[in-house]
Amino acid sequence: MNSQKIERTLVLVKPDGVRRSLVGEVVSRIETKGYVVVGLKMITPTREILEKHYAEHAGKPFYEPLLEFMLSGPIVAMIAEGNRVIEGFRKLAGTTDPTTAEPGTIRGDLARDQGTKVVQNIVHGSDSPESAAREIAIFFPELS
Ligand code: DAT
Ligand code: MG
Repeated sequence: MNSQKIERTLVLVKPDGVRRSLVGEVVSRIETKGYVVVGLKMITPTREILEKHYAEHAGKPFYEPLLEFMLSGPIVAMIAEGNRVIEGFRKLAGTTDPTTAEPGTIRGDLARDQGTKVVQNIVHGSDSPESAAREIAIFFPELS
C-alpha cells in the first residue's frame, strides 16, 4: 500500500458538469484529496476524438446517446497525478450510476438520473494504467 506508484489519469468534466459550473468543485475535490493537476484545458471535442476515447463502448445501446451528450457542449480535460491516482480518482468519482453512487463522491453528491438514454454523471476517469496512457494521448497529444 505504501509502495511508490506515481501515476497519471485522465479526468474529464463532461458537458453537464461544465453547464452547471462544477469545474471548480471537481478540481477542488481532486486537489483537496492531495492529487496534483498537471494539465488542464477546456475544449469542444470532435466526434472523431470521442469515438477514439469511447471505442470500447461502440455498438452498445447507450453509445450514440453518449457521443451526442459528450458533443452537447464544452468539456474540461485534466491530467491528475499522484500515487495510485487512477484508483483514487475512480473512488472520488463514485460508481457510474449517480442514483446509487455513494454520497460523498462526485457523482453521488452532484448528479442524479435525468431520465435520459445515457447516464449523465459529471466526470470521466481512466480505469487502468493502459486506459490512462491511451486517453491522455487522445486529449493531450502535445505531451507525447
Ligand atoms: P464509467 O464512466 O463509470 O467508467 P463506463 O465506461 O462503463 O462508465 O461508461 C461510460 C459512460 O457511459 C458512463 O459514464 C455513463 C454511460 N453509461 C454507461 N453504462 C450505461 C448504461 N447502461 N446506460 C446508460 N448510460 C450508460
Ligand atoms: Mg469508463
